[in-house]
Amino acid sequence: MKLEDLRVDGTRLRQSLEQMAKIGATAGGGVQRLALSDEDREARDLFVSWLKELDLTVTVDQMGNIFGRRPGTRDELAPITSGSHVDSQPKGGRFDGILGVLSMLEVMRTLHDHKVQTERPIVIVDWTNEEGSRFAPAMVSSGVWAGALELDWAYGRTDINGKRQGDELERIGYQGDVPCKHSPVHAYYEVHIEQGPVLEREHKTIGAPKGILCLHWYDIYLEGEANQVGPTPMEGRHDALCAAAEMVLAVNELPAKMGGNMVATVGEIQNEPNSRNIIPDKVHFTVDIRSWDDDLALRSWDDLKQGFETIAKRRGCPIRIEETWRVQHSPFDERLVQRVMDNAEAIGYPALRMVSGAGHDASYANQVCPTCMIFVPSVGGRSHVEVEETSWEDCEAGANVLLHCVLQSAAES
Ligand code: HGY
Ligand code: MN
Ligand code: MN
Repeated sequence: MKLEDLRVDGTRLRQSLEQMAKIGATAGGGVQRLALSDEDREARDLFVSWLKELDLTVTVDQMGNIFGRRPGTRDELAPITSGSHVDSQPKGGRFDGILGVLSMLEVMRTLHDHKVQTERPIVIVDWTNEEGSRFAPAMVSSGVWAGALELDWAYGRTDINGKRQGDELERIGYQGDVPCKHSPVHAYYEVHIEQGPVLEREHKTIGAPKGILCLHWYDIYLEGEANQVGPTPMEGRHDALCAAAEMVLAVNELPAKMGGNMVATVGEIQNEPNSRNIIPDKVHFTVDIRSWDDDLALRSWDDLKQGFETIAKRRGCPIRIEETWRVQHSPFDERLVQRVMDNAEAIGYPALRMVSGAGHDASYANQVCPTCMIFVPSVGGRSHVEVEETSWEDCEAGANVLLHCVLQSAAES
């Protein structure tokens, strides 16, 4: 068979996705595989067993990133790497992340079946804790790998129960001793669901993002004064939850106020003591700001921070602000983006150039090697929800485009 006629096995890809979806399956039809949970370990063990079936050389680095390497005829050359993440959001979907990992696994299986030899070695990767939901920030392990985040800082990040990321890595048996440090990569591709409405609305099968927005994460801590809700007059209260409520609305109003192409969201909040007859005295909430324009995002944060200080002062609720994490916007390698478009067209998939509003490990890969992504549609534009859905045909299409992008990059001297 001519290489250009090679196609993946869509049924096998579907079977692998369905098998993975059983791990951490939720009653609502989604998955919960929080980073470094027992479900994450179970999924990792299954993934590693699949890598070994293909005689890949499996390595695990200090952040638990799992790599499977297929040798090339010119094995000394820098590899073509592709993958994504196995961890999910709480009540997440059956495609976010895992589709990218299993699409590359399907590519590896297809090359194995057809005994295809490539010049360059080929590497599949599962990045630890892409979601950043249990341990903030997101994409932390590709961030350490790319040299943008410190290993010890990442190890020290704690979840809501005070568990350390490093300890949990060790607990599940995936704290490898291979240094978490990037080596040369000739090209990095990542297949992912779009997690938005554009491809479906435009009736396109393949998306070729020009890059990913910047992501800025902040943590806000407010102190109030707890008291019995009955006898305490409204006048003179220091109600931390009311202060937070004003701030949450200020976040929601920020994009309109700053007039730029930006999104701003409060997704997580904890309120203490969280009893209906006690005035709240401790609140923590998160702020997520994203834009293609990093400066706009920074200017917006400065404006928001001033507003927070004013509210905190007026309500007598001292505020502590953590500027937790920032990753700049990531413009992908235009040559690779065009390759995605060309391969989609060659195979007969309608394709569209776009931007990614969701963060991905490709943000950090892009800092150290030529990088791009291959998107497939999200039904109803929904993601990070149990009803997250992508058609099996579109999953297969993404894997086919990945197959030919990988083959073409692997043939480059
Ligand atoms: O936040 C994101 O966009 C990704 O899911 N980590
Ligand atoms: Mn993802
Ligand atoms: Mn996600």
